[in-house]
Amino acid sequence: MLQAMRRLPSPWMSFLAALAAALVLHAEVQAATASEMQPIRGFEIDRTEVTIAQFRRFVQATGTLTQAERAGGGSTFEAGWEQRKGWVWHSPYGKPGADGEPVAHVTHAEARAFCRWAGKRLPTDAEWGEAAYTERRSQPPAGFERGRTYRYPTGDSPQGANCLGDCGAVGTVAHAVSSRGRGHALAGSTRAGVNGLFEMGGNLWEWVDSGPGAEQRTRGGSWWYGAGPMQDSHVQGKPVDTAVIYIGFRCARDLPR
Ligand SMILES: [Ca+2]
Repeated sequence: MLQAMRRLPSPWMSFLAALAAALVLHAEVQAATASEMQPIRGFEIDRTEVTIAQFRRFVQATGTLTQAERAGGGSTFEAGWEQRKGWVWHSPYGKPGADGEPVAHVTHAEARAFCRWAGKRLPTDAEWGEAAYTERRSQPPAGFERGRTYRYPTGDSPQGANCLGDCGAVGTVAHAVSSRGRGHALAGSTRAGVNGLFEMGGNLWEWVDSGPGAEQRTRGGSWWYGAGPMQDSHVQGKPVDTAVIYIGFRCARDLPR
């Protein structure tokens, strides 16, 4: 085979080299995309919250200017909603965030647009709940049991999540300075939970697609609150134009039938 290839005229060699490089690149892209998502049942979901680096690619490709940027900054809840100057998707606490931080200060429509651009969609409320609380892996690691539904996305206990007070110690980003809590942790940095997913409980609250309406649900609690809102039973809806420090999102897509 090699002898035969050596006898090929050089344009053919160039073509074969380019083809081989393209195949390797295709395989690498496929592997990277696959490893970012966890199959559940009929759909797969991002293993982590969408990051600043991922959102930057979307902004660069689409020219999106977010609502929080147009308004001069997103909000935190103090005595009431309070706008913070310069607190936007790339600078969550008013200073530039690292690539691996989860993206905040995005509205429901902006989250939906990102997922569509990425060839995905927001998970439905039911999908998010199944992925967060019911173990679907065929061979889950110790501590998780296939088919079992857990109280928290972290399992029986909220320990290991990034929440306020109830979840133990976790590392958060240094510039995450707020009037309350410890701020967010890097995406994928806390202990993996049900279905091997990261930060479904705590860290950023996550927009889901909860059907038509001026309010949409957020799921899984956040670093701003204790373990209560991390539970499936916690119902919380917010106006779709909410863009705040502790709400982010992740995407899902159908699995081929
Ligand atoms: Ca979360």
